[in-house]
Amino acid sequence: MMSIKGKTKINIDVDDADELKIGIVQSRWNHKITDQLAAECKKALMDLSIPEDNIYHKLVPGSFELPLGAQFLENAIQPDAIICLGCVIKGETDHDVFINQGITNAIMSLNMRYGKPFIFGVLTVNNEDQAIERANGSKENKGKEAAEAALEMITLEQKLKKETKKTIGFKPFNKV
Ligand code: DLZ
Repeated sequence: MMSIKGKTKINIDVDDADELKIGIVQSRWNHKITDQLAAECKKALMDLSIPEDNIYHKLVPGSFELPLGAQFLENAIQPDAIICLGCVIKGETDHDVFINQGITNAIMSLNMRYGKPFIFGVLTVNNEDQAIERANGSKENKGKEAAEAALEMITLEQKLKKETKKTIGFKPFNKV
């Protein structure tokens, strides 16, 4: 049966990519996976013309610390987007549920509080095999996807700003 999962393709034509600053906050838990997520994420950012020097990459102990690490980065550097990378693997207890719930809500709050993209690049998986498949690009490439999500959101805001500037006084905003 044909799968309906996934999303449509989009051309990310971000303006002034060489002037953008992007933050990456990476969890050290399950580091073999998060190292791969970070490497793929950085590569994708550079493929999208973000200069390496404009990528601010910081480590935190575990995924639970990702939201605060992202907030520290925001306060220190004010990047145009911050990508949170982690890997939470289900164990014998429900720790994964609590961590995942906490960081999902906290990362969403950062988006709304600062009005900029804080990207959820956290693998929430049942076992190591699922994590490997999603990090190394053999099946999915979540590090790359996180980079693309960040730039797609920056592009969206740039476009909306341009469109509203052009149409101010002539056309209602809801016609974009
Ligand atoms: C404690 C813990 C456990 C059991 N599992 C994970 C995990 O699978 N992935 C992850 O990123 N972090 C894990 N942690 C660490 C917590 O995220 C956090 O760093 C500690 O509870 C300290 O606050």
